[in-house]
Amino acid sequence: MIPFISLALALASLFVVGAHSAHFDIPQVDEVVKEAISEYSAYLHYHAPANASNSTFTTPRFTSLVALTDPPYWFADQPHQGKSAFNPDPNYVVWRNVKDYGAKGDGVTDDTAAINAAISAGGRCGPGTCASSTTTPAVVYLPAGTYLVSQPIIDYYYTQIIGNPNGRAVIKATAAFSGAAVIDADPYQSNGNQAWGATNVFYREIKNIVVDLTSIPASSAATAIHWPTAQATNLQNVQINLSQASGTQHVGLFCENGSGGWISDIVVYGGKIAFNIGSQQFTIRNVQINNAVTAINQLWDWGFTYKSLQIDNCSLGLDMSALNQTGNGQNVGSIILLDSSFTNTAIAVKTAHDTVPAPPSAGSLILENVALSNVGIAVQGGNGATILAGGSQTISAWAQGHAYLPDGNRNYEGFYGGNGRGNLAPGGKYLEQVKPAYADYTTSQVLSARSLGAKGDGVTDDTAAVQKLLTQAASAGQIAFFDAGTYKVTGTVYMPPSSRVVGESYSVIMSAGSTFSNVNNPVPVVQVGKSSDSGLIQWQEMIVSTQGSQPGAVLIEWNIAASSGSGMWDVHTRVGGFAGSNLQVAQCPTSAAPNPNCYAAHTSMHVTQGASNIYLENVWLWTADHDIDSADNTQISVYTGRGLLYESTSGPAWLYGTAVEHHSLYQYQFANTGNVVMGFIQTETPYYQPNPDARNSPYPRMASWNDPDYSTICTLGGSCDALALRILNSRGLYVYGAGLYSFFNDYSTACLAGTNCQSQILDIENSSGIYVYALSTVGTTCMLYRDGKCIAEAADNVSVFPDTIVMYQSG
Ligand SMILES: *[C@@H]1O[C@H](CO)[C@@H](O)[C@H](O)[C@H]1NC(C)=O
Ligand SMILES: *[C@@H]1O[C@H](CO)[C@@H](O)[C@H](O)[C@H]1NC(C)=O
Ligand SMILES: *[C@@H]1O[C@H](CO)[C@@H](O)[C@H](O)[C@H]1NC(C)=O
Ligand SMILES: *[C@@H]1O[C@H](CO)[C@@H](O)[C@H](O)[C@H]1NC(C)=O
Ligand SMILES: *[C@@H]1O[C@H](CO)[C@@H](O)[C@H](O)[C@H]1NC(C)=O
Ligand SMILES: *[C@@H]1O[C@H](CO)[C@@H](O)[C@H](O)[C@H]1NC(C)=O
Ligand SMILES: *[C@@H]1O[C@H](CO)[C@@H](O)[C@H](O)[C@H]1NC(C)=O
Ligand SMILES: CC(=O)N[C@H]1CO[C@H](CO)[C@@H](O)[C@@H]1O
Repeated sequence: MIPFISLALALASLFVVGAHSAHFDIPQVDEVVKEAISEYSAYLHYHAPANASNSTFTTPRFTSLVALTDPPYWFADQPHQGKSAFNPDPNYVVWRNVKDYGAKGDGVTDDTAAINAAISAGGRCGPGTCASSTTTPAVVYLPAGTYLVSQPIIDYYYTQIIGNPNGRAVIKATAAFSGAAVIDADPYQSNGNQAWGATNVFYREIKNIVVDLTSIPASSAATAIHWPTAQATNLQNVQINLSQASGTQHVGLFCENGSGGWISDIVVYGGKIAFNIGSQQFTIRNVQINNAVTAINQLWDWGFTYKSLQIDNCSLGLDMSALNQTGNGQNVGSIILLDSSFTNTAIAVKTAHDTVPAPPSAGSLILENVALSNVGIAVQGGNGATILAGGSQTISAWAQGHAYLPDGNRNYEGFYGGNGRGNLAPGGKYLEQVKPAYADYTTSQVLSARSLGAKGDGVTDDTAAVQKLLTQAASAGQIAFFDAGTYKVTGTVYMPPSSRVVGESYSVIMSAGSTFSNVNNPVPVVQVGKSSDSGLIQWQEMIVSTQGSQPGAVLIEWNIAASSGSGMWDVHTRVGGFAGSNLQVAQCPTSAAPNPNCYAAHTSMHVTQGASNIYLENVWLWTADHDIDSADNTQISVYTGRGLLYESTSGPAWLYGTAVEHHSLYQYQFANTGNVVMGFIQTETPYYQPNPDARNSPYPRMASWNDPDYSTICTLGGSCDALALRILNSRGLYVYGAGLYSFFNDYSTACLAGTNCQSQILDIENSSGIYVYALSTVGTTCMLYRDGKCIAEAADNVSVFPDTIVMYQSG
């Protein structure tokens, strides 16, 4: 999250509430449904497993012919035993099948009310009723079918809206649809505010869904998804169909602000704008946009990394030329386009960097491995000038902005030397792994934690049951499924090779007890393989946490030499700030002196020397700065030692869309390593620092852990706060987009005015072959520090809100 910083954007006019004619044509049964019926007729007599009848709902799960067409999907077909451990209502229901709430999905019935009922039932954290909550999670499942909606589907806090990967639900707006967006993740309230502060919208997902606006007249400014969100959110495997008629006013995704975030595996057809998007930072991977007028309209940002963006048949690919209200400054800080393509598109990228070169570092741009096919202009300047020619060719590597190179620093515009990508990019593109859906698995290939006897109630010691689940599932080739809940463990749980581990609504493994109490004797909570292990590890949609004082807890220790296909998707750590953690406002109020009861973890994640093939996608390692379950996001002081310590000697590693926040010694540290690609990486320094500062961290320096020695590092004067990124004795690190932020000095943002909340934030020691693209920093006087010297001063590289350099190459 970030503190409230008003960006004073005139956004209201961008988000026109749809006003449609009153006429309403009753649509015929949709082609998709017909097709689904014939395609899946084999399943007409398919029934849910007997255990599913244990559902809390009395309504039968299958209520109509169309419902019978939902193809098998283990996630939906298994018994639903998810719970919210710290919700006071023992009968609170996590799993909701929209059909149990009356939705038909028949392409004829208006399902708006039924879907909204499925989302809102159970006293959840709704718009205008609460600031945020972890105790009312929900999984809202839409079986295959076409769901007509005439008004917005209002997404609630901590919700996963999930369709069937074997037959994605189509949410189809009626011709007379009226409202801000077909799915609204943060609806505007009558007071003009968003329902939830966009930078605090955590733990959200929409996946396996098609949103279809093609019945809405092309002339209506209709929007498919309104998505101002923050960390631990994702859109995945979503298709958006907009009008392709000439003059179309449709918009696919509208995101006016927030702090995220992850978007992947998206296809959009048509529209005036496919993505109308602005936020601090985002990582966006594998997005295809076809037949839009403007594919991406970048409203503003500090830094966005687009990987495998495929734009086809649009007039304009990416418009990053937005100006601020007075028209004399740019709104977009920086953009990276990696391994992307533009086809049959007049202008690939439009910038204002040349004509409105203010602030001086705004509009920083990296194009690396971007294929053009029948493109008019690759990069067009503000006055229409061609800055980089189009055609049919591949742009190897091109940059615009302030560059710091071995031969000096300068305002750069042009091609740059490519990096040796090596085994990070088999086939030329940096490797990508789609989050496994296990779409062809049956329920017999799933082992449930609760069925095996784990309680997941946040109280019972589940160590043995969790271990049994992980061991048994791996040896049987089954999915180890953590039904929604909080699984308390008092010792290490070990994830063996061949693990496929899946959570539900971000199931939590929470450590407690004396095993993890020794600050000088760190012990892993979840051990991903042992140091001699090799094999497959796939882990998704979970959280690892601690309860109370746990200064010896290493939440995730990754040791395994992983085989191809391995990875960690949407797995997060959360230290403090939630119900049940005993690290909330009551226990850990912001205080003048650190409270040992709030020393909550030694390290969030440790990748050890023997680990290899480490693939992370959308991973947020968070020490809470505020209490999500307080009435108004009240700040707290919770202390952890280290963020991500990465020590794999060989790699390769891919860290896409990772963030590490509020650890007292550092956020990221790479020691004695290399062969890592990452982007976008985002950090925040603890808000309490420099009280105490990094030299006086409650976590004593451990030389064997390569902890920084701040007594020698802090030579610049100013606050000696935790480094965001420390690179030690390493070579071959490629950072595509970094946002390293320091917003506070002892809970005061006054230091932002002088850009001196701390004096250094990125430290490179005894290393070479380090490449950092689109580096943005906030609140630090020196942006990049190497072997005792400041290389890039913030004052020389002022951008929209942060300070930015487009490129650093260490030589
Ligand atoms: C389903 O309910 C029956 C009867 O109440 C019970 O014996 C059984 O254990 C339940 N199964 C599950 C998976 O909860
Ligand atoms: C996000 O934008 C809305 C609309 O302009 C504004 O009310 C809100 O304060 C903004 N939030 C943040 C965190 O900037
Ligand atoms: C969405 O549009 C694509 C391309 O026009 C089409 O192939 C697909 O069938 C459409 N899907 C729906 C649900 O209309
Ligand atoms: C290109 O986009 C336009 C506008 O959406 C559409 O009418 C046309 O059919 C598209 N061409 C192809 C080949 O898809
Ligand atoms: C627009 O940007 C320019 C250049 O940074 C700045 O001087 C001006 O104050 C900005 N205007 C607004 C309304 O923020
Ligand atoms: C139903 O649940 C029981 C106990 O939880 C389990 O042993 C059995 O395999 C389950 N049956 C099916 C069809 O999933
Ligand atoms: C510098 O790095 C190299 C290679 O990583 C290492 O061998 C050497 O010991 C390091 N020197 C110091 C002083 O740490
Ligand atoms: C490397 C580089 O381009 N540095 C520039 C930083 O910004 C100042 C003023 O804004 C310029 O004078 C420098 O040339």
